[in-house]
Amino acid sequence: MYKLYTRANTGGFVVEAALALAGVPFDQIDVPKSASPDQAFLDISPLNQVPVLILPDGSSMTESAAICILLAERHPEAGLAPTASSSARADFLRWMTFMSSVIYPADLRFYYAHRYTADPSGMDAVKEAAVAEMDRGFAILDAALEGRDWLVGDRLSLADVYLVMLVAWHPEIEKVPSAWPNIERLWAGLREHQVMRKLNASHDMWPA
Ligand SMILES: N[C@@H](CCC(=O)N[C@@H](CS)C(=O)NCC(=O)O)C(=O)O
Repeated sequence: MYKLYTRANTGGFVVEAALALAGVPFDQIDVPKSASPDQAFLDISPLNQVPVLILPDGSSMTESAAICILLAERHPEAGLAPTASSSARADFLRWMTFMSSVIYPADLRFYYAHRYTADPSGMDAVKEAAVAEMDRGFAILDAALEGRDWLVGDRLSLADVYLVMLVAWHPEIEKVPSAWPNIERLWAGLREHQVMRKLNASHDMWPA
């Protein structure tokens, strides 16, 4: 049995979605936000971050994109990602890594701006630059979605769910429809997906 350490409105969203889409049972542990976590939690998450997935063999892993890729590999029947031999696999790996290494860290710079400057008066500038970096990433993904229903391949994958999570976190979400119409199309459709709707009831990431 998997065990997932998660918290509302965090990267736990996409991992919960992966497990739900795969129909895989798991124990869910809601981790309160804390500046002084238990040592037991730090042992599995040295940066004191969620999500953390405990695998059935007892080992643990952090990093939302890596967790998603592993779950897709371990539950191929769920079709969470293009298979290793498919032509869409390269795009899947590329965009999962792009989103987790370019856009997600920009969100962290926005929401935890105090960590990214030694000068408290610089926080607004950190936030402004973070939004600019998110926007640069979204423009690239919007172009990748041109003429396509899904970010990779010809069906829903965890790359689309990951993108939904990042859109929901954009601090100026009202600009999505005009700035990135292809992302808006995907996001508007997926907000109605029954798994996303159900998860949003507990994560409260966008107005229902
Ligand atoms: N690179 C990690 C980032 C995880 C992360 O930053 N999680 C945030 C919530 S979205 C967190 O737990 N932040 C608490 C903290 O950094 O103190 C991943 O992709 O899973």
